[in-house]
Amino acid sequence: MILRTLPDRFTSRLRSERVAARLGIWLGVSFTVAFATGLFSHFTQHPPAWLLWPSRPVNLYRVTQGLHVVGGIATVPLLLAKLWTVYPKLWQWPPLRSAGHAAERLFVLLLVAGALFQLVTGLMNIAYTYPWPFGFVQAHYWTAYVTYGALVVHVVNEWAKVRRHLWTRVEDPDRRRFLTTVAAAAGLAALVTAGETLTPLERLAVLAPRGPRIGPQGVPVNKTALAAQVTGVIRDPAYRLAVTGAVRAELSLSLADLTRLPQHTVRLPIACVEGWSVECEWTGVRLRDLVRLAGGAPDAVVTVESLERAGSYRVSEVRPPHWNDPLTLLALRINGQVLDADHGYPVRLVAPNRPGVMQTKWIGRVRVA
Ligand SMILES: Nc1nc2c(c(=O)[nH]1)N[C@H]1C(S)=C(S)[C@@H](COP(=O)(O)O)O[C@H]1N2
Ligand SMILES: [Mo]
Repeated sequence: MILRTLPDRFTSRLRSERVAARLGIWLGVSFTVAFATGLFSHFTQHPPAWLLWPSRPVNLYRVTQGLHVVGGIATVPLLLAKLWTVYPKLWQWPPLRSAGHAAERLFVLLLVAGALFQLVTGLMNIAYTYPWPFGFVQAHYWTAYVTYGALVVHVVNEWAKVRRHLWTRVEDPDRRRFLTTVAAAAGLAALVTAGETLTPLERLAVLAPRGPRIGPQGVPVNKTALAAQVTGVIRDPAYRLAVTGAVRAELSLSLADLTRLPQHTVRLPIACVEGWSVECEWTGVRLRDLVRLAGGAPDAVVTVESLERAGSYRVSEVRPPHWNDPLTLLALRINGQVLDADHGYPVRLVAPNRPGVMQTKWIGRVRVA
């Protein structure tokens, strides 16, 4: 009986079905963008065998991942406002009216828990903080299906209400001001972080976890040569780049050999999965020139292998659309200088429309299959 009277304590006039519907629509859009860009990122990194991603547009991954991360940050105030608006419903009495109502509430529970989990783990990931026992990538990936599935069910359940409020104006000036404030908070959150990927907004990126110019040679680094334990092996005068596998003639090239091959300069971004990105000028040898020189087939799958011994990103696959692209280089120089050890000296991969985790550094072998 006590519970029955609780909703009376929620006296704020700012709450209304229309306000909740409006916030719900904004969240529906932002979660759709996050889900689509998240799946794109996942299947770019783990493509099924039949999937050949195009290497163009050059900046596609940079844009989708920037949207994913900056959009996720902007979603935080939206979600908080929505939860505040609907939270008196938690004390609805009786809590379960029917089996259908129970199922509806279960999906809302999944949706709220999933949405909070995605935003919290996403934010901690871009801050490189992992205080949990599970792997971020798997957890964030699978929870996305649960959350988005629950969202679809919720939208279907609430559709009658949403439609009623979709094209109507919020008349009450206080409620309008509330919605404007929430939208402004979302916009501000985006504005002070977007500069980590949108270079013209760089100066405003005061809350971005990564300054886009902070690092050796003015470019950020995720894993340093020291952390990768390659500081010795990359300076070894006996260094040779091996091109092996399904080729007519295996190659073993010294750094001097590499610099004698035709050099090309391209402008391409490093676009990290964590949302920061910067465009750099890279100079080096086209990967396709090397594969052709060794006599690899045009539809071969190429794997570049780092001198790094362990680590999740020590190898990456370069499928035909990418290695045949003239912009794909085994880079020796960045912005006119020899690569810093932290940027992958002596040789690193750089290819268009590709996540940072697949721009392998400290390459020792190119394997053709
Ligand atoms: N061998 C190796 N290459 C790697 C990594 C790594 O851990 N090991 N990190 C990747 C990640 S996550 C990113 S974002 C880019 C960053 O390149 P940069 O350090 O030159 O900016 O390198 C990639 N190349
Ligand atoms: Mo990255």
